[in-house]
Amino acid sequence: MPVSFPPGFLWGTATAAYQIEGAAQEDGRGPSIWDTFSHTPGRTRGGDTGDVAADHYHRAPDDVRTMAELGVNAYRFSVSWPRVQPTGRGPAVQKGLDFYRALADDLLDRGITPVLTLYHWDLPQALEDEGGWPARDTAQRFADYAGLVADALGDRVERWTTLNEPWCSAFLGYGSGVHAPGRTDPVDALRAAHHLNLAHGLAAHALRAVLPGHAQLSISLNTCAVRARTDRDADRDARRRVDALANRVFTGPLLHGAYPEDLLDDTAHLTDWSFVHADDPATIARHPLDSLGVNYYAPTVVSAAAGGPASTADDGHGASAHSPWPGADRVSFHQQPGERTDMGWGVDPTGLYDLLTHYAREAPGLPLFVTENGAAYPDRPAADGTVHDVRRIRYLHGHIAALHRALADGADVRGYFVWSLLDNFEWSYGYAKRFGIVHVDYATQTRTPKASARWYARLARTGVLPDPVVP
Ligand code: PNW
Repeated sequence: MPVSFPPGFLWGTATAAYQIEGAAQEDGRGPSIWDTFSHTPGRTRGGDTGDVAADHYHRAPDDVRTMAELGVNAYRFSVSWPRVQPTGRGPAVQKGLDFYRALADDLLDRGITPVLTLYHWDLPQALEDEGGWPARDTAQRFADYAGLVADALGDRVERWTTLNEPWCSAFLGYGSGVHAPGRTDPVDALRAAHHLNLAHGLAAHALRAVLPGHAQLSISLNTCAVRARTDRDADRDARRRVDALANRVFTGPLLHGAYPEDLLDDTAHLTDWSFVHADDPATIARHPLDSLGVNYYAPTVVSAAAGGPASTADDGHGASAHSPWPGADRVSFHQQPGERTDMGWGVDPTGLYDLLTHYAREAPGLPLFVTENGAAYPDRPAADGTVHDVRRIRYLHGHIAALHRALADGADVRGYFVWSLLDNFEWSYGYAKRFGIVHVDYATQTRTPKASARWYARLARTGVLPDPVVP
C-alpha cells in the first residue's frame, strides 16, 4: 500500500535568518546577540560566525529557484529583527523590509507558500544591553517589531509564527549559556521563558490588529519527547520534571491559560514567579493559536539521579558547567542506544509519533505542523560532484512514515518542513554540522542538491512516500 498524504499537505523546507543570510553589516542591519556571541572567542566552534554564512542575503532568488525546481510548496524562513530595527526599537529600516517583501513575492510567484517566523534567536544587541529576555520590556519591544513586519508583509504573507523554540532562547541562552547571549542564571532563564510567552501574546495582539482575518497564527516549539528510562516512580518523576521545564512551561500558558502547578512547586526554591503579573496568563492566551509548530529531532531519555544538579554533559544540548534545567536537579540524561546523527542525537521516529498524537489529545482541534525535522551528517560531494546522503534519506523516510502513522491515528497534521534547505551556521557548532538537503561549499557558495533533495522532491511532487533509496 502506498503511503500517501492528503492533497494540500504542505511539503516545505526551513531555514533561519542568522544561519543563512550573512551580510551582517549591510543595509543598516544592527548587531544581534548572535553577532556578539559568535565574535566572542571560545563561544562557537573554531570561532565561526554568521558574517557570511550561506550568503543567502545576496542569493535569495537562486535559492528560491532551487526550491521551485525541487517542487516544494512551502518555505519557512525567519525575519532578522536587527535588519528591521537595528536597535530593537524605532522606525523600520525600509531596505530590511524590502528584502523580505521581495522574498515573499518571489515565493508566491513560484507557487511556494511563505511561512514567516518573526524570531529565530537574533535579539538586537541593544535590547540585550537593556536586560534581554529576562527584562519584561523586551516583550513589548517584540510586539512593536511584530506590528512593523505585519504592516509591511501582511498583504502577502498569511502564515505567521511568533517565536521559534523559545526553550532554546530561554534555557540555552540564559541557563546553560551555550547559546547567545551566554548568560548562566537559572532565575533569568525562567524569567526569559515567561517574557517569551508574554512576547508571543503581545505580538499576537499586534498581529491580529493589522493582519487580515484569515491570517494564521502559530508558534514553533522544540517539543521534547521525554521518556523515563524505567517505569520506577523516581524515573517517572524525573520525566515529569523535565516535561514541565521543556514543554509545559510554554504549552501551559499558551494552550491552557496557566503555568502548571508542579512547575511552580519544582522551582519554588529558586523563585516565587512574581515576575508573572496577574493579567499575563490572559494576555498570553488571548488570541488562540491557529496551529502549533512541532520541531523534533531526537527523543530525550531521563532517570532520577542520586544528587546534585541535572547532569549537563550528555543531555545533547551542548556541554556546559551550568544546567539548562533549573529546578530539575537530580536528573540524569541518557543516550538512546543505537544509531546517531553527527550531532550525537539518537534516531528514533517513534518520538515524533508520540509528540503528534500527544498534542492531538492535549489540544483537540488544533492543527499541527512539523516545522522542523532533519539530521546532520558529514556530507561531502563525491568525485562526480553528487552527494549521496543515504542516511539522511533513511532518517527523513522514517520520520515522515511516523508522521503518516500519527495522521492515520487522528492527529491533524497539515504539513512537514525539513530542516534545512541549506547547510548553514549550526549555532555553537558553527559550520561543522550539515543539516541541508542542499550542500553548500562555503569557499565558493556553490549549491549542490544532495540525493535527499531529489528524494524529497519526489515526495513533494507526488504526495506519496518514496522508498528510502537514492533516486
Ligand atoms: C533547532 N538541542 O535548534 C533550531 O530551530 C535550528 O535553528 C537548528 O539549526 C536545528 O534545530 C538543529 O539543531 C536546536 O540542544 C538547537 O536539543 C539545540 C537543540 C535542539 C534544537
